[in-house]
Amino acid sequence: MLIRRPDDILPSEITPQRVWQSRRAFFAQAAALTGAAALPGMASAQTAGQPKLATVKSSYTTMEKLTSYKDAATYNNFYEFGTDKADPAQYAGKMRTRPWTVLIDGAVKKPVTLGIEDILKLAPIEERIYRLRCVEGWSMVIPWAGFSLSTLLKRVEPTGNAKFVEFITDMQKDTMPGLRQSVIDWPYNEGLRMDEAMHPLTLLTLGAYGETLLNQMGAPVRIVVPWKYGFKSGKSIVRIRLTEQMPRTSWMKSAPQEYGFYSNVNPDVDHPRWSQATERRIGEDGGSIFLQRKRKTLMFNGYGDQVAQLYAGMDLRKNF
Ligand SMILES: Nc1nc2c(c(=O)[nH]1)N[C@H]1C(S)=C(S)[C@@H](COP(=O)(O)O)O[C@H]1N2
Ligand SMILES: [Mo]
Repeated sequence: MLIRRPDDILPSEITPQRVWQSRRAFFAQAAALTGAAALPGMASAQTAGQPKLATVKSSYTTMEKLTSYKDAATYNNFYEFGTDKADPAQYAGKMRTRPWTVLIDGAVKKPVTLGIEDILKLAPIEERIYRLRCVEGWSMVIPWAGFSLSTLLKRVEPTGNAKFVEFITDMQKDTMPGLRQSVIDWPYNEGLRMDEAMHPLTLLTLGAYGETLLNQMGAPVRIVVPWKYGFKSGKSIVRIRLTEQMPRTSWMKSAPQEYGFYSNVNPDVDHPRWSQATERRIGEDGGSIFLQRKRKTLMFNGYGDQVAQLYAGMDLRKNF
Protein backbone atom coordinates (compact mmCIF):
# COMPACT_ATOMS: atom_id res chain seq x y z
CA MET A 1 0.00 0.00 0.00
CA LEU A 2 2.76 2.44 0.82
CA ILE A 3 5.33 1.01 -1.51
CA ARG A 4 6.60 3.51 -4.03
CA ARG A 5 9.74 4.02 -6.02
CA PRO A 6 12.10 6.50 -4.31
CA ASP A 7 11.93 8.90 -7.26
CA ASP A 8 8.19 9.30 -6.70
CA ILE A 9 8.77 10.76 -3.28
CA LEU A 10 8.47 14.51 -2.99
CA PRO A 11 10.52 16.15 -0.23
CA SER A 12 7.27 17.20 1.42
CA GLU A 13 6.02 13.65 1.56
CA ILE A 14 6.70 10.48 3.44
CA THR A 15 10.37 10.30 4.32
CA PRO A 16 12.37 7.29 3.23
CA GLN A 17 13.97 5.40 6.10
CA ARG A 18 17.46 6.53 5.14
CA VAL A 19 16.61 10.22 5.39
CA TRP A 20 14.84 9.58 8.65
CA GLN A 21 17.90 7.92 10.10
CA SER A 22 20.19 10.78 9.13
CA ARG A 23 17.66 13.15 10.62
CA ARG A 24 17.77 11.23 13.89
CA ALA A 25 21.54 11.26 13.78
CA PHE A 26 21.49 15.02 13.26
CA PHE A 27 19.29 15.57 16.28
CA ALA A 28 21.28 13.18 18.42
CA GLN A 29 24.38 15.16 17.51
CA ALA A 30 22.71 18.48 18.20
CA ALA A 31 21.56 17.11 21.54
CA ALA A 32 25.05 15.98 22.44
CA LEU A 33 26.29 19.48 21.76
CA THR A 34 23.65 21.29 23.77
CA GLY A 35 22.95 18.64 26.38
CA ALA A 36 19.27 18.74 25.46
CA ALA A 37 17.04 15.73 24.82
CA ALA A 38 17.34 14.15 21.39
CA LEU A 39 13.86 15.07 20.26
CA PRO A 40 13.14 16.04 16.68
CA GLY A 41 11.29 19.05 18.07
CA MET A 42 14.24 20.34 20.02
CA ALA A 43 15.50 22.65 17.31
CA SER A 44 12.31 24.66 17.40
CA ALA A 45 10.66 23.65 20.62
CA GLN A 46 10.87 23.70 24.35
CA THR A 47 8.78 20.93 25.89
CA ALA A 48 6.61 21.28 28.96
CA GLY A 49 7.88 18.46 31.14
CA GLN A 50 5.04 16.02 30.47
CA PRO A 51 6.07 12.40 31.11
CA LYS A 52 8.42 11.24 28.35
CA LEU A 53 7.26 8.65 25.87
CA ALA A 54 9.75 6.19 24.42
CA THR A 55 9.19 5.98 20.69
CA VAL A 56 10.50 3.99 17.78
CA LYS A 57 11.06 5.46 14.36
CA SER A 58 8.44 5.27 11.66
CA SER A 59 8.56 5.65 7.92
CA TYR A 60 5.18 7.38 7.95
CA THR A 61 6.69 10.76 8.50
CA THR A 62 7.34 14.03 6.68
CA MET A 63 10.56 15.99 7.01
CA GLU A 64 9.24 19.53 7.03
CA LYS A 65 10.22 22.00 9.69
CA LEU A 66 8.30 21.31 12.88
CA THR A 67 5.85 23.76 14.33
CA SER A 68 7.26 24.94 17.65
CA TYR A 69 6.02 23.18 20.75
CA LYS A 70 4.82 26.51 22.06
CA ASP A 71 2.64 27.18 19.02
CA ALA A 72 1.29 23.62 19.00
CA ALA A 73 0.45 23.89 22.70
CA THR A 74 -1.15 27.34 22.71
CA TYR A 75 -2.99 27.63 19.37
CA ASN A 76 -5.66 24.96 19.67
CA ASN A 77 -9.19 24.04 18.75
CA PHE A 78 -10.84 22.13 21.57
CA TYR A 79 -14.30 23.63 21.88
CA GLU A 80 -15.04 21.79 25.12
CA PHE A 81 -12.83 24.48 26.66
CA GLY A 82 -14.06 27.45 24.62
CA THR A 83 -13.88 28.62 21.04
CA ASP A 84 -10.89 30.94 21.34
CA LYS A 85 -7.56 29.47 20.20
CA ALA A 86 -6.07 30.33 23.61
CA ASP A 87 -8.90 28.77 25.67
CA PRO A 88 -7.72 25.13 25.63
CA ALA A 89 -4.24 26.02 26.91
CA GLN A 90 -5.81 28.18 29.60
CA TYR A 91 -8.59 25.86 30.80
CA ALA A 92 -7.79 22.25 29.82
CA GLY A 93 -5.42 21.75 32.77
CA LYS A 94 -8.34 20.74 35.01
CA MET A 95 -9.53 17.92 32.75
CA ARG A 96 -9.13 14.55 34.52
CA THR A 97 -7.08 12.16 32.39
CA ARG A 98 -6.69 9.36 34.99
CA PRO A 99 -8.30 6.95 35.44
CA TRP A 100 -9.18 6.83 31.74
CA THR A 101 -10.86 4.08 29.79
CA VAL A 102 -11.88 3.66 26.17
CA LEU A 103 -14.91 1.51 25.34
CA ILE A 104 -14.70 -0.17 21.95
CA ASP A 105 -18.04 -1.65 20.98
CA GLY A 106 -20.73 -1.91 18.34
CA ALA A 107 -20.24 -4.20 15.35
CA VAL A 108 -17.38 -6.18 16.89
CA LYS A 109 -16.99 -9.76 18.11
CA LYS A 110 -14.98 -8.76 21.16
CA PRO A 111 -16.16 -5.50 22.69
CA VAL A 112 -13.77 -4.30 25.36
CA THR A 113 -13.05 -1.49 27.78
CA LEU A 114 -9.35 -0.71 27.86
CA GLY A 115 -7.55 1.36 30.46
CA ILE A 116 -5.14 3.94 29.08
CA GLU A 117 -2.21 2.06 30.64
CA ASP A 118 -3.15 -1.03 28.61
CA ILE A 119 -3.50 1.00 25.44
CA LEU A 120 -0.03 2.45 25.94
CA LYS A 121 1.33 -1.12 26.04
CA LEU A 122 -0.58 -2.49 23.06
CA ALA A 123 2.07 -1.83 20.43
CA PRO A 124 5.40 -0.04 20.00
CA ILE A 125 4.79 3.70 19.99
CA GLU A 126 6.02 5.31 16.81
CA GLU A 127 6.97 8.90 16.30
CA ARG A 128 5.29 10.23 13.17
CA ILE A 129 5.65 13.74 11.89
CA TYR A 130 2.39 14.68 10.19
CA ARG A 131 0.98 17.83 8.69
CA LEU A 132 -2.31 18.87 10.26
CA ARG A 133 -4.48 21.18 8.15
CA CYS A 134 -7.36 22.94 9.85
CA VAL A 135 -10.47 23.71 7.81
CA GLU A 136 -9.98 27.33 8.90
CA GLY A 137 -6.95 27.67 6.60
CA TRP A 138 -3.93 27.13 8.83
CA SER A 139 -1.62 24.18 9.24
CA MET A 140 1.03 22.79 11.57
CA VAL A 141 3.69 20.06 11.41
CA ILE A 142 3.64 17.99 14.57
CA PRO A 143 5.72 15.02 15.75
CA TRP A 144 2.91 12.81 17.04
CA ALA A 145 3.45 9.53 18.89
CA GLY A 146 1.19 6.52 18.67
CA PHE A 147 0.40 3.52 16.52
CA SER A 148 -2.00 2.75 13.70
CA LEU A 149 -5.60 2.64 14.87
CA SER A 150 -5.92 -0.59 12.86
CA THR A 151 -3.84 -2.38 15.53
CA LEU A 152 -6.54 -1.64 18.10
CA LEU A 153 -9.48 -2.32 15.77
CA LYS A 154 -8.16 -5.74 14.72
CA ARG A 155 -8.11 -6.80 18.38
CA VAL A 156 -11.86 -6.33 18.76
CA GLU A 157 -12.58 -8.30 15.58
CA PRO A 158 -14.96 -6.15 13.54
CA THR A 159 -17.96 -8.05 12.17
CA GLY A 160 -19.08 -7.95 8.54
CA ASN A 161 -21.57 -5.24 9.54
CA ALA A 162 -18.86 -2.79 10.57
CA LYS A 163 -18.90 -0.12 7.85
CA PHE A 164 -18.00 2.97 9.88
CA VAL A 165 -16.14 3.91 13.03
CA GLU A 166 -17.35 6.64 15.39
CA PHE A 167 -15.09 8.43 17.90
CA ILE A 168 -16.66 9.99 20.96
CA THR A 169 -14.97 12.55 23.19
CA ASP A 170 -15.38 12.66 26.95
CA MET A 171 -17.82 15.10 28.58
CA GLN A 172 -16.66 16.45 31.93
CA LYS A 173 -19.26 19.03 32.88
CA ASP A 174 -17.22 20.31 35.82
CA THR A 175 -13.91 20.70 33.99
CA MET A 176 -15.03 21.67 30.46
CA PRO A 177 -16.53 25.17 30.51
CA GLY A 178 -17.24 25.03 26.76
CA LEU A 179 -19.96 22.41 27.27
CA ARG A 180 -22.22 25.18 28.59
CA GLN A 181 -22.25 26.76 25.14
CA SER A 182 -24.32 24.89 22.60
CA VAL A 183 -22.02 25.65 19.65
CA ILE A 184 -22.15 21.98 18.76
CA ASP A 185 -24.13 18.98 19.92
CA TRP A 186 -22.03 17.41 22.72
CA PRO A 187 -20.35 15.05 23.10
CA TYR A 188 -18.00 15.91 20.22
CA ASN A 189 -18.14 13.00 17.85
CA GLU A 190 -16.41 12.25 14.60
CA GLY A 191 -16.28 9.32 12.25
CA LEU A 192 -14.48 7.51 9.46
CA ARG A 193 -15.40 4.88 6.93
CA MET A 194 -13.98 1.48 7.94
CA ASP A 195 -11.28 1.48 5.24
CA GLU A 196 -10.18 4.98 6.27
CA ALA A 197 -10.02 3.91 9.91
CA MET A 198 -7.98 0.83 8.97
CA HIS A 199 -5.54 2.81 6.81
CA PRO A 200 -2.07 2.68 8.41
CA LEU A 201 -1.76 6.48 8.39
CA THR A 202 -4.73 6.84 10.78
CA LEU A 203 -2.99 7.26 14.09
CA LEU A 204 -4.19 6.39 17.56
CA THR A 205 -2.26 9.19 19.18
CA LEU A 206 -0.83 9.08 22.69
CA GLY A 207 1.85 11.76 22.58
CA ALA A 208 3.57 14.61 20.78
CA TYR A 209 7.07 16.10 20.87
CA GLY A 210 8.42 13.03 22.67
CA GLU A 211 6.03 13.37 25.60
CA THR A 212 2.55 12.22 26.54
CA LEU A 213 -0.16 14.50 25.17
CA LEU A 214 -0.90 17.80 26.79
CA ASN A 215 -4.54 18.09 27.82
CA GLN A 216 -5.20 20.81 25.27
CA MET A 217 -3.90 18.55 22.50
CA GLY A 218 -6.33 15.76 23.42
CA ALA A 219 -4.87 13.81 26.34
CA PRO A 220 -4.66 11.01 27.04
CA VAL A 221 -5.66 9.58 23.65
CA ARG A 222 -6.86 11.11 20.40
CA ILE A 223 -7.11 10.34 16.73
CA VAL A 224 -5.04 12.00 14.00
CA VAL A 225 -6.12 11.56 10.38
CA PRO A 226 -3.54 13.55 8.43
CA TRP A 227 -5.26 13.74 5.02
CA LYS A 228 -8.49 15.18 6.44
CA TYR A 229 -9.31 18.57 7.94
CA GLY A 230 -8.26 18.77 11.58
CA PHE A 231 -11.76 18.53 13.01
CA LYS A 232 -11.93 14.87 11.95
CA SER A 233 -9.17 14.19 14.51
CA GLY A 234 -11.22 13.90 17.69
CA LYS A 235 -9.52 14.53 21.02
CA SER A 236 -9.75 12.87 24.44
CA ILE A 237 -11.61 9.82 23.15
CA VAL A 238 -13.63 7.62 25.55
CA ARG A 239 -15.54 5.48 23.11
CA ILE A 240 -14.93 3.98 19.69
CA ARG A 241 -18.08 2.54 18.19
CA LEU A 242 -18.21 0.46 15.02
CA THR A 243 -21.45 0.94 13.12
CA GLU A 244 -23.32 -0.14 10.02
CA GLN A 245 -24.74 3.35 9.39
CA MET A 246 -22.66 6.46 8.68
CA PRO A 247 -22.51 8.32 12.00
CA ARG A 248 -23.95 11.84 12.10
CA THR A 249 -21.07 13.83 13.43
CA SER A 250 -21.23 16.98 15.57
CA TRP A 251 -20.09 19.18 12.68
CA MET A 252 -22.48 17.61 10.17
CA LYS A 253 -25.33 18.33 12.58
CA SER A 254 -24.31 21.92 13.26
CA ALA A 255 -23.59 22.98 9.64
CA PRO A 256 -24.39 20.27 7.08
CA GLN A 257 -23.70 22.58 4.11
CA GLU A 258 -20.23 23.35 5.37
CA TYR A 259 -18.90 20.14 6.89
CA GLY A 260 -19.41 16.83 5.16
CA PHE A 261 -18.60 13.38 6.46
CA TYR A 262 -15.47 12.93 4.33
CA SER A 263 -13.83 16.34 4.78
CA ASN A 264 -10.71 15.34 2.91
CA VAL A 265 -8.29 18.22 2.50
CA ASN A 266 -9.05 19.40 -1.03
CA PRO A 267 -7.81 22.68 -2.52
CA ASP A 268 -10.34 22.35 -5.39
CA VAL A 269 -13.44 22.24 -3.20
CA ASP A 270 -13.99 25.50 -1.36
CA HIS A 271 -15.73 25.87 1.94
CA PRO A 272 -18.99 27.74 1.19
CA ARG A 273 -17.61 30.80 2.99
CA TRP A 274 -13.93 30.74 1.99
CA SER A 275 -11.38 29.25 -0.38
CA GLN A 276 -9.45 26.13 0.60
CA ALA A 277 -6.73 26.65 -2.04
CA THR A 278 -4.11 28.03 0.35
CA GLU A 279 -3.08 27.83 3.98
CA ARG A 280 -0.78 29.58 6.43
CA ARG A 281 1.74 27.55 8.41
CA ILE A 282 1.49 28.57 12.06
CA GLY A 283 4.64 30.30 13.31
CA GLU A 284 6.48 29.97 10.03
CA ASP A 285 7.49 33.60 9.67
CA GLY A 286 7.20 34.53 13.35
CA GLY A 287 4.41 36.55 14.88
CA SER A 288 0.69 36.38 14.19
CA ILE A 289 -0.98 33.98 11.77
CA PHE A 290 -1.84 36.87 9.48
CA LEU A 291 1.85 37.55 8.87
CA GLN A 292 2.50 34.07 7.51
CA ARG A 293 2.94 33.68 3.77
CA LYS A 294 0.30 31.69 1.94
CA ARG A 295 1.21 28.17 0.88
CA LYS A 296 -0.67 26.12 -1.68
CA THR A 297 -2.82 23.50 -0.01
CA LEU A 298 -2.06 20.03 -1.33
CA MET A 299 -4.70 17.49 -2.36
CA PHE A 300 -5.29 15.12 0.56
CA ASN A 301 -2.89 17.37 2.49
CA GLY A 302 -0.02 15.83 0.50
CA TYR A 303 -0.93 12.22 1.34
CA GLY A 304 -2.58 11.48 -2.01
CA ASP A 305 -0.16 8.72 -3.01
CA GLN A 306 -1.17 6.86 0.13
CA VAL A 307 -4.92 7.50 0.28
CA ALA A 308 -6.31 8.57 -3.11
CA GLN A 309 -7.23 4.99 -3.95
CA LEU A 310 -9.70 4.97 -1.07
CA TYR A 311 -11.83 7.40 -3.08
CA ALA A 312 -11.44 5.94 -6.58
CA GLY A 313 -14.59 6.62 -8.58
CA MET A 314 -16.12 8.93 -5.96
CA ASP A 315 -17.22 12.47 -6.76
CA LEU A 316 -15.32 14.43 -4.11
CA ARG A 317 -17.44 17.53 -4.72
CA LYS A 318 -20.57 15.65 -3.76
CA ASN A 319 -18.82 13.64 -1.06
CA PHE A 320 -17.13 16.65 0.51
N1 LIG B 1 -13.07 16.85 21.14
C1 LIG B 1 -12.62 17.74 20.24
N2 LIG B 1 -11.72 17.33 19.32
C2 LIG B 1 -11.24 18.21 18.40
C3 LIG B 1 -11.71 19.54 18.36
C4 LIG B 1 -12.67 19.94 19.34
O1 LIG B 1 -13.13 21.10 19.39
N3 LIG B 1 -13.07 19.01 20.27
N4 LIG B 1 -11.23 20.41 17.38
C5 LIG B 1 -10.69 19.81 16.15
C6 LIG B 1 -10.02 20.76 15.28
S1 LIG B 1 -11.01 21.88 14.46
C7 LIG B 1 -8.67 20.70 15.03
S2 LIG B 1 -7.95 21.71 13.85
C8 LIG B 1 -7.79 19.80 15.81
C9 LIG B 1 -6.70 20.62 16.48
O2 LIG B 1 -5.78 19.82 17.14
P1 LIG B 1 -4.55 20.51 17.90
O3 LIG B 1 -5.12 21.57 18.79
O4 LIG B 1 -3.88 19.42 18.64
O5 LIG B 1 -3.68 21.12 16.83
O6 LIG B 1 -8.48 19.09 16.82
C10 LIG B 1 -9.77 18.62 16.45
N5 LIG B 1 -10.30 17.77 17.49
MO1 LIG C 1 -9.82 22.63 12.71
